[in-house]
Amino acid sequence: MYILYGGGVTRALAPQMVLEEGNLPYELRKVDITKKEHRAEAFLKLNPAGYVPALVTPEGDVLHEAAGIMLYLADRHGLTDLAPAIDDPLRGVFLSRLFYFTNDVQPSFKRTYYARRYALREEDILAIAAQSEAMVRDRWQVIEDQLAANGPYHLGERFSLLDIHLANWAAYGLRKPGDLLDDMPASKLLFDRVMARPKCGALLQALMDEISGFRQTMKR
Ligand SMILES: N[C@@H](CCC(=O)N[C@@H](CS)C(=O)NCC(=O)O)C(=O)O
Repeated sequence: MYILYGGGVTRALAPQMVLEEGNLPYELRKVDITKKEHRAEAFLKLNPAGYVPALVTPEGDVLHEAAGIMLYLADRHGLTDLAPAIDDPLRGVFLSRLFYFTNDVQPSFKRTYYARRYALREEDILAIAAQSEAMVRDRWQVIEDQLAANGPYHLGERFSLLDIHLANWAAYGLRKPGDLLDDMPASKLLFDRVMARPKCGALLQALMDEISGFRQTMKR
């Protein structure tokens, strides 16, 4: 049994979708980041990085980093329909896309929510947020072009956890749920396909329903 700390409007949804797609038993423990529960002493003992998600493995190890957790789950449970095995020639493309997203897209995305952390002066916050949004679009466009040339999924005709990962971030959108997809048709096609999967679709829809109120609490 796994324990996933996250819930609410957080990227914990991405590993949760992998747990669901893989039919892996887990318990979800909600950490309310709007109440700063992720910085409470008890949670910091679990994950000193002070972020969600965190996953406690059946052996009691605590893992953090959403994408790393997703990959661990797929590899450990042989979910080769979600992650090509290490000797699969597609593994290289898979890792390249995964690391690109986590290193290049995610940080800019997060900065749109937490622009305040990057500002020395109050009056700079909105400009930092706007520039971060532009960076998300710029970096996402690389993926959009790859999908347009060789979609509908990141790995062509083959679905993988990369698509789950992208769908999670697409659901957030920048100003409202899904808005990034308005001018990204190939990403929209991918998103619609993930939404059509019963388990992922239900979780993503619940996330989008919850986002608007959350955004007002957290943004900037
Ligand atoms: N690099 C980590 C970052 C995790 C992260 O930033 N999680 C957000 C929720 S989506 C969080 O905990 N935010 C609270 C904060 O930054 O104070 C990952 O990808 O898992």
